Amino acid sequence: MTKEVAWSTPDRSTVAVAMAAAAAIVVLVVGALAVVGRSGSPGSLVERQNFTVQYGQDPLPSGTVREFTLTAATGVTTISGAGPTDVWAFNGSVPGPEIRIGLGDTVRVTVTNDLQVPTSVHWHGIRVPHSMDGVPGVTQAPIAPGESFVYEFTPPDAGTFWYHSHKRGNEQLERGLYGAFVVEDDVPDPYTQDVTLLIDDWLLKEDGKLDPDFDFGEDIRHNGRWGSDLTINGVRDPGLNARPGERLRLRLVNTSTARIYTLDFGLLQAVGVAVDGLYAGSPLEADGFVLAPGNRLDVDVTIPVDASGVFQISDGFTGGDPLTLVAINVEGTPVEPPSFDPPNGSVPDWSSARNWHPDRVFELALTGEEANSQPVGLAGDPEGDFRWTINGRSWPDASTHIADLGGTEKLRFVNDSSAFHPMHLHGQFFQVIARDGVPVREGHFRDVVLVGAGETVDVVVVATDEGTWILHCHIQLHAEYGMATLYEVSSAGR
Ligand SMILES: [Cu+2]
Repeated sequence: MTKEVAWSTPDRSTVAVAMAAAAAIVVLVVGALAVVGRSGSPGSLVERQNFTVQYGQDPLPSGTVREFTLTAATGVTTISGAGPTDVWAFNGSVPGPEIRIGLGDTVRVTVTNDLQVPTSVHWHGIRVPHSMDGVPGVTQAPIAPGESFVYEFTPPDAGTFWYHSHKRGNEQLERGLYGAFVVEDDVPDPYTQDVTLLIDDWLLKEDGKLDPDFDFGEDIRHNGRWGSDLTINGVRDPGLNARPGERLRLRLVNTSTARIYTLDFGLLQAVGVAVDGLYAGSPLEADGFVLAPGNRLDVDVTIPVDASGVFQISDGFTGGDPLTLVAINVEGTPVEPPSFDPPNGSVPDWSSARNWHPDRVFELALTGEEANSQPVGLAGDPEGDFRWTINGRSWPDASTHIADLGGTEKLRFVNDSSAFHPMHLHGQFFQVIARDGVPVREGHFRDVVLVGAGETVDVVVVATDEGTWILHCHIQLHAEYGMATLYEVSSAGR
C-alpha cells in the first residue's frame, strides 16, 4: 500500500507530500463504527428530537408543467483565442441552457443522448424523487447513445442549482456537459438584475483544444484536473454592465471538475444570502468564501449611487495574483437602489450537536492507495493503479449505510490524505457542526463540504428523502477512481 498522495498546482506540476496516516488501522476502526447505523432499531444515530429540519414547507404545486429538451452532442466553442475547442454540450452551447422556473412548477426534461457514449443528467442540490437523481447504476440505467430519458419532478426548494452529466464526470463535465437550474421564489425580491455565473476552468493545449488526457495519473492522485483558462458562462473575461445604484443578485456556481475558488469581491459591497441553494439564516461574509466544486453562493450586491468604473470579482485561492472572474462595468444614470432586507431562511442552530452522543457517529475515512503493489511498467506510467477509497472500499465496491427516514445523524469525514475532498451528499442537505473537533456555527445548510488535507469535518444530516443516494467526492477524478459510497434513507426499520 502506497501512502504517497500529493497535491497539485494548476499547471500540473506537483509538490509531493507524504501521507501521514496509517490507512490500514483507520480502515479497521471505521469498519467497526460503520455498523452502528444498522444495529439499533431506529437507524438514527442521534435522537431526532434534538433536531428540527426547516427547509421550508413543500410548495403547493402551481399546476404549471415546464417542458425542456436537452440534447447532449459534440460541438465547438471558442475559449482561448488560439483556436476552436471541441466540446460536448447540451443544445450546442457550454453551458447548456439555463433552466429557470418558479417554485411549485413541475419540470419535464427530455434528455437525448447524441453522443457515442452513455450519459445521464444529475440535478445537483435539487431534492428530486430518487428515480430522477440521474446516477447510473444507482437510480437509473445510463442513457445509451441514441436514447432518451425523461426526467420529471417538482423542486421543493427555491434557489440556485445546476445540472450536469453524472457519467464519467472527469471527462463529460470537463468537456462541457453542464448548465444552471434556478428555482425562483414565489415572490422574487426586486433585484434590478438576477444573474447566474457558472465558473469553470479549462485545461487547453496551445492550439486551444482540450488536453485529451482526462485520466492523467498525477491528476488522479492529487487534486484532480485544474485548468488555467477560466470562463464564466463559457466566456473568458466576461463583463457585466450595471448602473450606479443597482442591486444585483449574483448566483455563483463552481462547475469545475476540481478547481477551488476563494471569492474576493474587492470594492463591491457584497453579502452572501444563500449557500448551496438554500437561504442562510442571516447574511454571511462573501469575501473569502471558499467555493469548492459543486458549491453555490448567492450574493446580494449593491452598487453605490456615486460609483463608476470597473469592479472586479476575483479568485485568490492559490495565493498568487488574484484572477479576475467577472468585471462589473458601472456607468450610466444612477437608479434608486431597491430597499429591502436581504432574503434569509430558517436555519436551526445545531452547533452544540457535537457534544451529543459523541460515541455515535458515522465515520467516513477518505484515503487513497495504489490498487496493487505490482511495479509499474518500464514506461513508468502508473495510470489506473491508484484508487480512492471511503472506509477502505473503492467504488463500485461500496458499503451501504442505512439512515432512518426522518431521523438524524452525525457524519464525520476524516481526510487521511493530502488532497482536498469536497464531499457531496445527494438527496439531502446537511450542516457543518465542527472542524477538527472545534464546534462551528456556519448558519446555513450545504450539499457540498470541502474537507481539507488531514482535516476532520463533522456534519449533521436529517434524512428526509427516501432512497439510496450516492455520497461522493466532487473532484470528478476522485469519484471516478473510487471515492463514492451509498447512503440509504429507509423507513423499513420503523
Ligand atoms: Cu476528493
